[in-house]
Parts: sequence; structure tokens; C-alpha cells
Amino acid sequence: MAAVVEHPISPEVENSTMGSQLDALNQWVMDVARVTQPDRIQWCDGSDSEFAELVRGMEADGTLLPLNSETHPESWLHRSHPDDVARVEHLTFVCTSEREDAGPNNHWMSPADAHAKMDALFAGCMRGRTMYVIPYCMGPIDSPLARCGVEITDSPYVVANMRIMTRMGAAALARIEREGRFVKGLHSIGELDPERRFIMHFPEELTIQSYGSGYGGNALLGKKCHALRIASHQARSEGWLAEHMLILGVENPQGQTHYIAAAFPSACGKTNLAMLIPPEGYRNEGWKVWTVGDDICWMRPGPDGRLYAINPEAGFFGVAPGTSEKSNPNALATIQRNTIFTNVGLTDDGQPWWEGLDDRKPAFDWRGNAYDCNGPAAHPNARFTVSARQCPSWSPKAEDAQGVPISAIVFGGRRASLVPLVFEARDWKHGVLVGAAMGSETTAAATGAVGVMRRDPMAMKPFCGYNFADYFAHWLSFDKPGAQLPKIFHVNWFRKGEDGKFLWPGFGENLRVLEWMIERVEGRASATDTPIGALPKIGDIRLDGVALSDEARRVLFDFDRAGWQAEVDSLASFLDEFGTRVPVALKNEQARIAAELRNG
Ligand code: GTP
Ligand code: SPV
Ligand code: MN
Repeated sequence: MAAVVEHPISPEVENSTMGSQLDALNQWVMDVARVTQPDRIQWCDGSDSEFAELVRGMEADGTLLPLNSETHPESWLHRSHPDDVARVEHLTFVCTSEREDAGPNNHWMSPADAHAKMDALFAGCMRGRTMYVIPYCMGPIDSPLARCGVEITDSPYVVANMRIMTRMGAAALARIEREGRFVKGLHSIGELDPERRFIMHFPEELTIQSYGSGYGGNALLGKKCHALRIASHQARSEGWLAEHMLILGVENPQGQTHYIAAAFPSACGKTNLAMLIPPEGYRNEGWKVWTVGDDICWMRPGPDGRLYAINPEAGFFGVAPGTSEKSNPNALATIQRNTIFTNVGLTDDGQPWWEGLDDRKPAFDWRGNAYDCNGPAAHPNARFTVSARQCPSWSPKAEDAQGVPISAIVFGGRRASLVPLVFEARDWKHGVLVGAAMGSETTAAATGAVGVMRRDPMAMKPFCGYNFADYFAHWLSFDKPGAQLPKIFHVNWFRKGEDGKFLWPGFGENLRVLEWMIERVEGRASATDTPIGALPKIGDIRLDGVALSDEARRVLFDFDRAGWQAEVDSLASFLDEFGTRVPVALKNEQARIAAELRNG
């Protein structure tokens, strides 16, 4: 920010004690204050009393509405600005010095241009406001895989959310002071004007700057900005992976647990799978599912060559619509208390409500207007923010500094046609291609049209902080002598029948598919080899008690050769968008499958 003219700042800020032993941090905070000119600076320690004080302020100015304290103690509703309801991919930039390093998968701006633009927006933007300094740690505080950052923001709502979503406060600050290195995130809600809204990433400077939005992934900078875009960039040079994946443990009746990581695009079922409750028959046999993470996974090879994963987050920022006692009882139990709801509807007795919850009628929609039955009461991207510790299936291993060993990686998306319920990649290289080929219909998690098919490799299209071609090469590089890599699978819970309804019941029943995967990992289950991978026959998966239509039985386990030929051809053109940077091994893999499809 050297180029910016510095303005006088308030005497209170000028004289405020800087909260850190680390000069570089104090210096950066003061530099930001000189530009943004807040009335006050508050260093956040993450304490209960600090949280209570923030909440009192937000209740007083209407930022938070207390919910019914009998049904939902210590819980609030926040209504965002109606133009600020989701991530904004068209306003999100990766600012590397070389354009090619950001790749065609990202919007790019030169660091100089981006800094000039952001400096102008930030100038004086915190006048009359408090500037909060939030030290946070992504991952268990004592984990070698964890990484720290500091977010500066003028939004108390962001502070309250960061406290739930990250390990925030004194312990994180101590680690930052010890390491001397942290990601610098600067955020201001500005005027919440969509015309003056930018989410900028400077991976080479370990810096994030976000202006003009208070929502989710745009504003809680530890989440998508740090733990995915910046972290993926760091991970590439340091030999690990930062992924848009849930992590769960499946414990069999013998008490053995396999951990599985799964990448599905935004609003495609990560939270739901992570909190799966086994179907009754499985429960009676003694199967259990443990939640380690629901959105982000950092993995690196351990001494035994296996991939070990941590969840860098401490809470869930989950999709509310569709969450019910039937679809996700664990989520519902988790959000009974100490929860911030954003953009849900409200019943006449002050309870949060959303489509799919139950058949009550809400009194107010997410904007706070009397509900008139026109359109949804909750915004389709309405969310809950809640501590993961409240989840009944929360795994004790989620706090393990070394992480959990991953047995299987799963890719999947919303595919109304063609893609079967599940298949297995033949090896790591093929699995990387399966991930690179992922496609899904867009959802309300980002602004823009919903239901449009797009390529979303490894569910990282909005989140990979560098060129996808280099990212694919990085994935391939894990296949080396001594590696004990997970098996890779692809699933599709969203295949539709001729009537437009989902053919697979999904949710808890998805455990049947996970069981088959685990048996494959252990070398026990059978499958049929096809050019696209190994497919179970209907009898290879336990389906006792599942009501499946004849169409579902036919289609979910079917391999449609002609359809896949077109799919694999279009994959070649997709890879070509990345030019000569795409690893030859990946192109060869595509060519191998295309040939098998032709010749078979
Ligand atoms: P982000 O937080 O945006 O990354 O989303 P997510 O991947 O965690 O998605 P989530 O689990 O919140 O699910 C999004 C929507 O998909 C919800 O409305 C769910 O009800 C629905 N959904 C989840 N799992 C299934 C499934 O197995 N079958 C069907 N049909 N719908 C599902
Ligand atoms: C997603 O869109 O993948 C989310 C929600 O998890 S947000 O945090 O807003 O990015
Ligand atoms: Mn997500």
C-alpha cells in the first residue's frame, strides 16, 4: 500500500496499543488503519465475553435478530443486503505477476492494477467504524498441517462468523508470533454496492483483499480465499493439496474406520454426506459415520506414504434449504443452539424456517417481508454458521494434529443424465482425469444462472488459486515410488428419470455406495471393467430395503457407450483450453479412454 496517500487518523487509533509482539503484524495493522481510517481498532482475542459484546452491539443495531430462545437458545437471524447473497465469481480475481500462472480458469488482474483499484476503494472506508483484527488458525492449533492468517474487517458479523468457523484469537496469535508468517486478509463491507465489489487474491504476497460484500466466501476470508485459493497455491510449492472436499470416517461393525474425502461442487451434497446417518439396517449392524469436515480438506503424504488429511475449519457454513429431520438429522441437531442463520425465513414465534424443513408456514421471508407464498421464504443460498463441536457425529479425530489417513477420494457432481451412480478409476492417473473431467449443474451458492452444466474440475473451478493445467500436474506428481495413494471413485446422486425426479434416494442411503468403495479398497467387492472405469453391477451393492424403480435399476448402473464417447470427446476440447501446459500424461489418458470407447 506504499503508493497511497496517508490521511490523519483519529487520536484514539494513533495512540492505541498494538496487540502483538510481532512488529510486522503491528506495522501492517497501522498501515491499514492509515488508509481505511477507522475510529477504533479492536484486536480480537476470541473470548466468550468478546463474542457476547459483539452480539449485544449487533442486536442493538438490528444486524442480528435473536431467535426464539426456548426452541433456539443463543441463536440469531441475520438478513444480508438483498444484493449480497452469495459468492461473486465474476468479481473474484487471482492476481499473479504472470497472467498464465492464474490460468484460463481464473479472472486475472495484474498485481499493480489490482492494488491501485483496491487502495482507492479502501481509502477512508472505515471512517466511523471499528476495525477488527482477527488472528486465526486454519486447522488444529498444534498441527504441522495448519496455517495461520489475520483478517482485518469492519464487520462485526464477519468477526462472529470467523469465531465459529476458525480457531480465532489468542492461541492463533501466539502461533503467528512464533512463526512470523501469516496470510494477510483485508476486508471491508464498503457500501455493499455490487458495482464496487471485488475479491482479490495475491498468492505471491500471501495477501487477500475483499471489498463490498459481507457474505460467506466473499467475506470470511479464512474459508475459500485463504484455505482454498491461497492455500492451493502454497500447497503446490510445498507438496500438499488444498481441496474443496468433505472428510468422513466410516466405522464398520468390527470397529475399523476408513476415512474418505469427497469433492462435490458448491451445494452438491458435501455437508449432507459428511453427516450421514446410516440406514436402519446398517445402524442395527453397528455401522457408524464420523464427520471430520464438510467443505475443505488439506492433505499431505505421511511417513507411510498414505495421504493424511485435516479439516482446516472449526465450524460449518452450511446450506439451510433442504435440511430436515429426514435428510440430515445430524445437521438439525447441530443447529438447535448457538447458531447464526443468514437469510432464512421466520415463523410467527421467532423460529428459523426454510424450504424443505417441515410443512409449517413461515410468517416472514428472508428479506423480512410478510411471507406471501410467492417464491421461496428462505433464500436458496441461506446458510447456518455453527461450531462443528455441536455435531453429534463430530469425530474425535478431527482435532488430531497429524490428520486422518485417507482410503478413498470421491469426485461427484449434479448430472441429470449419462453418469452412473458410481464407478472406480483404474489407477491414480485415471482418477486425476476423472476429477479433471468433473461437470456439474450450477447452484445458488454463487450468483448467476442455476442449473447450467459446466466443467468444475475437482469442484475447484471457483477456488483453484492457479492454472488448472499446473494443478492437474501437481495432482499427478503424488504418484511416485513409496506412495500408498487412495483409490479414486466418481459418484452421481443426482441422476434424473424421465419424470424429472431423482432416481436415487440419496442421503443416508449413500452409505451403501460408500460400503462398496470400502470393499473395493479392501479388495473384496466385485465390479465390471469398462472404458470409463470399474462399475458395480446392481447385485454388487447392498440394496436390501431400498425402493428403486425399474428405470432406476436399469439406468443407475448402466454404461452408455455412445453417450460417453461424446463426453470424452468434449473433455479433449476442455483440456485443449489450457494449451501446451496440460500434462501430456493426462492427454494420453484421455486418448486411451477415447480409443477404448471406439474399439470396445
Ligand atoms: P457448499 O456448502 O455450498 O459447498 O455445499 P455442499 O456441497 O455442502 O452441499 P449440501 O450438503 O449443503 O447440499 C446442498 C443441497 O443438495 C441441499 O439442498 C441438499 O438437500 C441436497 N442434497 C445433498 N445430498 C443429496 C443427495 O444425496 N441426494 C439429493 N437428491 N439431494 C442431496
Ligand atoms: C461454497 O459455495 O462452496 C460454500 C459457501 O461453501 S461459501 O462459503 O459462501 O463459499
Ligand atoms: Mn463449499
